[in-house]
Amino acid sequence: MLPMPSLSCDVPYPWQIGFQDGATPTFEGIVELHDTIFFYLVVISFLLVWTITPALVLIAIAFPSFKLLYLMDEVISPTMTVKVAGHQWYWSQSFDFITADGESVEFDSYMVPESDLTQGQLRLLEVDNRVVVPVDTHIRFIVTGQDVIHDWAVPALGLKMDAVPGRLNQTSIIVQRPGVYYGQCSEI
Ligand SMILES: [Cu+2]
Repeated sequence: MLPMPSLSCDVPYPWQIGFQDGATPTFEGIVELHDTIFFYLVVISFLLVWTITPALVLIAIAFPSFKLLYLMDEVISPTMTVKVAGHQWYWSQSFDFITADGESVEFDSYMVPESDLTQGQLRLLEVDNRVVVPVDTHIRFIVTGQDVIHDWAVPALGLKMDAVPGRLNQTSIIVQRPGVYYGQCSEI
């Protein structure tokens, strides 16, 4: 135990953080100035953390986001190309090859009306002509609109491309498993 300082004997004590009590107007002024400055210091430090932490979080989100974005933009020497055009109210497709009979492959896909649906067919999703493409093949889609802006979208394939009149947008896919994938125009 340290000896207790006697009354009116101001000395520092172990682990002291604050000031000693002032006994003159000068020291009282120093303490008051310190407290004022410290108040603003705390406010500014808090605001800095408040600002810098979200900024760091945004940067952390931006990196994987841009990586994926640029990866999706890449079109690796496609094996086949399908030109897709949006219409009110159907899609038309044309493939970049001709059949053995020398015919080009072009067709329209209309939604099957609700009254014509058969058991097991999906309402608002089933079409009369499906686009059939091979698996494990780099496929390029060239997308455009013929009247208004449409949007060629198939969620399970990660496909969503604006179909703008007078403009050709390109996107590519490689389908890893066989299946029937549905999509709808994603332009309101
Ligand atoms: Cu549309």
